[in-house]
Formats: sequence, structure tokens, C-alpha cells
Amino acid sequence: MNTQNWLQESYIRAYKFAAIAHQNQKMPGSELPYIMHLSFVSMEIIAALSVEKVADGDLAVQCAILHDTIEDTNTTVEQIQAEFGEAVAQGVLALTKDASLAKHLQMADSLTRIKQQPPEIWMVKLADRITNLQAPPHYWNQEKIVKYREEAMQIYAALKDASPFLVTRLASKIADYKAFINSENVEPS
Ligand SMILES: [Mn+2]
Repeated sequence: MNTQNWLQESYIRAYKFAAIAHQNQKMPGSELPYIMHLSFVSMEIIAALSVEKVADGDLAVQCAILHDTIEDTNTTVEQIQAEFGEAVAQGVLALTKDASLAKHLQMADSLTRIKQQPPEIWMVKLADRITNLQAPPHYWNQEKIVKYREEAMQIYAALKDASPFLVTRLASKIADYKAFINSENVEPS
């Protein structure tokens, strides 16, 4: 057995911070609290950490829980730095899309910045997309669903060296997501 290299106390500290930051935010197209997404992403990370060795388990766990705080709330990188240190702050920043860029450039830009970070941060992006490849919100059209699956393949291609465990799981989620694409409306790929 591997020795656990993340601490429950680190998880709790990040989770409380995220629960407050995302308070009143709901899952897209749902009344469920947004913190559910962060619970799932961190669960995927903990599952990976139980079978794969990384240098800093706390970095992966805390970035998983905090990864949407800068993008989706009023939280600043300085606040995360003060609470969780420089490595977590830089990880969360890399996982934050740059809203000043055109939308179609944002993912490639974020992936470039993630690749400059330690593998723990790559793992969070893989876990995020694994979690998001569930049934799409009811208001998404086919074009959006197809694009989302293609973007998942882009993430897979960019980050596939970080974690065999998560990459295998992402590949199966990408395959399953085909079920949400109506083959009559879409060119075969
Ligand atoms: Mn997310």
C-alpha cells in the first residue's frame, strides 16, 4: 500500500474556504449546490492518489477543491496565496481561464499555463473534465455538446502524461459522452 500523502486537515481547510466562496452558487441547470462539483473533482483526485505516487498530495487535493474560486467567485489569487501558499495559488491561477481572451482561445491558453505547473495541477484539470462529462445541462444544444467533447479530447491530448489512472478514466468518459450526441445531426468523426 502507498502511504497517504495528503492530510484530512488540508482538505477540510480548503473545503470550508470553497464552501464560503461558492456559497449560493448552483450547479449549471440545477438547484444543487456548486460545492458538489468540487466534492466530485477532489474525490477523483483522492482515488488517483490512492494508486499513484505524486510529490505533493495536498497540492493536488487543495487545488481540486479551490480550482474554480478565482474563475467563478470574487476570490483573488492573493487571498489564496495568503491562505494556502504560493504553489496552490499558482496552480489555481493556471486552472483559471483568462476572460480577457476570445472564448475559443481560452482553453488552449489555460492548458499551456497548466503544463508549466507540476503534474498535480495537470491531474486537477483531468479530474475536472472527468467530473464534467456527465449528462449535459438541458439547455445545451448539439453543437455545444459536440464542442465540449472535442475540448475534452484536447485536454486528454495535452495532459495525458500526468496520470495513467485519470487518463484512462477520462478516455472512458469521452467514449460514454457520445451517447449525448444525436448522430442524425452530426458529422461522423
Ligand atoms: Mn471545475
